[in-house]
Amino acid sequence: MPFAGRRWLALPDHHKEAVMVIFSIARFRGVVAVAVAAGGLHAAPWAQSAGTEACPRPMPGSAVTDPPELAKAGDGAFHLTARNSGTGPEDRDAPAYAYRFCLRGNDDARLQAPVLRMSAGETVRVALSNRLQAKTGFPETHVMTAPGTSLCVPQPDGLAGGNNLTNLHYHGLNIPPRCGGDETINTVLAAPQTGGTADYTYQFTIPANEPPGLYWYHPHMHGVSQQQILGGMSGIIVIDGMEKLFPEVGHLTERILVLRDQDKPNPADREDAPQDEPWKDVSINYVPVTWNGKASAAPQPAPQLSVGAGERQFWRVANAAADTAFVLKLQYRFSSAGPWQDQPLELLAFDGVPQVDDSGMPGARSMTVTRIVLPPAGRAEFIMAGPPAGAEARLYSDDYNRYLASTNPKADATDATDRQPARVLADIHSAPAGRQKAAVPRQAAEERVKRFMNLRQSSTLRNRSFFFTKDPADEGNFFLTPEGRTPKPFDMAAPPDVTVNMPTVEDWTIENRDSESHVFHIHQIHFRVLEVNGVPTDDRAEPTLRDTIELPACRDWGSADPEALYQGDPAFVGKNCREPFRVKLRMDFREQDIAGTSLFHCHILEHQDKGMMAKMELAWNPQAAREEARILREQGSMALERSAPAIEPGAQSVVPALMRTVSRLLGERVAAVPDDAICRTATAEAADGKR
Ligand SMILES: [Cu+2]
Repeated sequence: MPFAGRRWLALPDHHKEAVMVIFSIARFRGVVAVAVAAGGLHAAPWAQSAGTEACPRPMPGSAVTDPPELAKAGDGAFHLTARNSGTGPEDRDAPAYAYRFCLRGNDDARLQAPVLRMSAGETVRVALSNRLQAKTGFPETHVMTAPGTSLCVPQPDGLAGGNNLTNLHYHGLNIPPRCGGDETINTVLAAPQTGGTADYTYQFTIPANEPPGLYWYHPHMHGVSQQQILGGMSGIIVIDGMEKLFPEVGHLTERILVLRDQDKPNPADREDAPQDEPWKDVSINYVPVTWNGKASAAPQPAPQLSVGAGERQFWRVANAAADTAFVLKLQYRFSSAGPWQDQPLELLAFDGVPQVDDSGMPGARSMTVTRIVLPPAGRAEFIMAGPPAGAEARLYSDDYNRYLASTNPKADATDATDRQPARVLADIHSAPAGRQKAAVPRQAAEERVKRFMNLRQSSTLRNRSFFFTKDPADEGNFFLTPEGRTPKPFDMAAPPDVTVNMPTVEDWTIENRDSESHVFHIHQIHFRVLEVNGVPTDDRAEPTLRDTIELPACRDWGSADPEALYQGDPAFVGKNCREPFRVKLRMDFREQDIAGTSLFHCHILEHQDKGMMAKMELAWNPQAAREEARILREQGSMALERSAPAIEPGAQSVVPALMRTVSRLLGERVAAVPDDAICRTATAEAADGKR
């Protein structure tokens, strides 16, 4: 623990008494003062009027209000407009707060980052309009956007642009990675004067078996993802129906909380932040979480949340940060000198999928935790209880160290790189009595989760391995590489790194051989986490159905100097790591509705933009899947025969059992698919091309 023994500066308590706090911040044009009453929470929500600021944001100390919901327009579509601010010449030296990106519902500044509610089986249309202005003066610009890409069709001449190009990724939704759906490779919206198309309507069908839960949308414009998401360009998607799995939820107040990060106001602080300071500022529903750890900074109040005393609420929390992890805790203390105590959180869903066993049923007992690690893009949905009258409460994020502990010089407490220290995300106040609700008796679930069923009991034939590494100089390329190949940064125009013939189930081993943590995310599917560093997981004790998983740094960095090993040859990156952090994931490639060209990558977006991504072709090809299964099965049985003497008597029965499972796994699904499925896919693609 590199930070053991160090003490964070005490944070001021703003809610000890109902003290009126008045302050002003000169850097905000428009409203510069706001009143916060700890008891009443009547803070002005917006720092600037909609007329002067494309993406208005609340003042520090504001009440945390849920994001607005967007209703469908008369044409049946959700209408989103991409906007930004801080683009004028006078903004070149403006603080980072001036660099804002947002998605506005109906192009209304009051409907910034709206919640889109959808249902399983529904056909959804999202009309996106790109009104982004090109922005200069960013501290980091990694414009690696493939030249020659346009709306779904590679274009030989390319498109002019950089951080004014955009698109949308529907994170976690199990929808097609094809034109009009969750296609993020060739779908680029650009201003018409640059030869592009600024308006585009996505249309896709949510699978009938999509689990209820919390998803999110954000741009996936390679090379500028980090900038746009640091600027705040993200919003929530809710697939409704959580109460069918957890009936109590239907009786509780729901709160949607979106955590984001952003560049620090002072450009000099971004790369070399002073010791003890975070490398990024964060916010909760856009209310700034002002860093109060520095003695010289004028203390500013935390975001303000209000919950009835003892009231149970259903909180749905998304980490929409580009680069920042959160270690969430709900804490109470019962006297101003007393210790903060972690409170239980009943975890109902993670990454949009309810906590269910392999048969898709929620457990009889809720999964109770006191700490939730939420990597970038992770989502947690849980029931919390408001503090009893007289207690203080806060939503807290604990200290997070992305780097190796003792064996890595990067982990030195004096090194400020990527610091993510503990901070108070919100003060929580007991609302006056009257908001409390009667206890709800526990009821059985009405439904089960049908997608991702029986993953644990399915047998897989194909194993694949990938590893995370980077150029040890830490400034250049980041890599996500199939085992056995030489690392290279992602190239949008290159052929797929992996082809998966579906339907199938595969086991993927992901290794982190780097000195800092990385976050594995795969589009289109969810996976079961089978093992972490060789230790089997427990569905009843931890969230194992996910679309995003954090891999902490290499566990034994060895004594070799990585830069001396590397010397510019990517074949040597990661070779000094003697014990990678390793997860084994069971990938669900059984559903036809995810066929297309898709991506998997590190969801720390600085790393993604610098090349830590790979492309996969999800081919719906039952004949090839059957043939592949037959070959792998034969290889497997031959390998088993060769090693037969070592097998215990009776163990040979593994082979017929395996074959039965494979037949069941593949046979039933293949039988359910009409023979012309592939032709229809091709026809649909042809239709896409005409759109
Ligand atoms: Cu990474």
